[in-house]
Amino acid sequence: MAAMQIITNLEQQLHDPPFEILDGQVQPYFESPRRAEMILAALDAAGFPAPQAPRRFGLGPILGVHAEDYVTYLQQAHMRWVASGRPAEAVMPCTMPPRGTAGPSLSPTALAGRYAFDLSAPITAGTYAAARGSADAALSGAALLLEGERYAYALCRPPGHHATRDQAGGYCFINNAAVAAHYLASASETSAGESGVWAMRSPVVAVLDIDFHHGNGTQAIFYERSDVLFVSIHADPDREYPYFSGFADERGAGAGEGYNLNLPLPAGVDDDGYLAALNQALEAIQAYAPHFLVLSAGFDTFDGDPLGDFKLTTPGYAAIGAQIARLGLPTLVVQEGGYAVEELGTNVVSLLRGLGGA
Ligand code: SP5
Ligand code: ZN
Repeated sequence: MAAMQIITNLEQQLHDPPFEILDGQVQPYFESPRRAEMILAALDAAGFPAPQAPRRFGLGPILGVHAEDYVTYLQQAHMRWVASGRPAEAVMPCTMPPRGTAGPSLSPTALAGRYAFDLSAPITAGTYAAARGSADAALSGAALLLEGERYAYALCRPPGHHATRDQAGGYCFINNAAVAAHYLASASETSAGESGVWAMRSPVVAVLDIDFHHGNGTQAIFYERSDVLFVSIHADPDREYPYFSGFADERGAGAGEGYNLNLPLPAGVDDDGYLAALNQALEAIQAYAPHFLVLSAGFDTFDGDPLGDFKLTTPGYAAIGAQIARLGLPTLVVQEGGYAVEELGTNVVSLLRGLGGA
């Protein structure tokens, strides 16, 4: 069995926002540091190798998928917010730009609204360091695949798949999976270019998103590209977050037309129903024939998750992993959501064991 390389960043524990606003109510922040503690404890108890600290990649690979002004904002937002006399707990918007407006205001409150699309991505003192470390963890996993490893698991906090090119939302700031997928695609294209084998962009990376919520950020980042296929299985946006994308008729645009596949599912889906959709997703990936797979792994599909309405079980994640492993691809697993904290670690272990990287 191939060894599973595990990477995590410890500064993520500093990212601990006090609250979010969901469905008209102030709620304790679901995406808590305890999630990672539970995962690390379960991996250790299951005998997985000790986690590695990430390598440091600098801003280069992040700017491959994010706007520079947005990343600069993330870096400075908390400091400027506090310097202006606003409360230190968290940067949060109270006004988003009305459709068709932007305006040049540099007020900290204006910036907070411009660079976020919901009220679930508060920026605290430790958020930027955590988000950078989280992206470095995903990039380290990608580098290990380029060096010939079959499997890597990046325990990323904060998660990433909702973050777009220039907006935070849904607990996400830097899109870890997208940064890693772009890095894999660029590295492969560079080496292919040097050897003169491929004159054009060829299939390189597939991103499979199995979080309960549609990966709107990842979809948007790769929507017009054919060198990264995006496939997502998620709750139908007609009833669930992120509401404005994830519909089946979103198939990509321009050069990316046909390279985006959404499989929205109804409430109450169980292991069998989910595995049927997964089979469809894997057929599309197999037809694309990528060199690498990036798996955006959320566990909010679990029965009893406070944010989800699917009914997946712990053994279900092993079955999902086993089915994905049949692709035979070098695979980077990137941690996304999952808020049934008590069972989160066990569910991660189940998926990783199913993949075969025990
Ligand atoms: C990474 C990730 O999983 N982010 C998820 C963000 C979801 N935020 C909005 C949740 C909407 C709350 N509605 C709960 C309905 C209860 N079934
Ligand atoms: Zn989610």
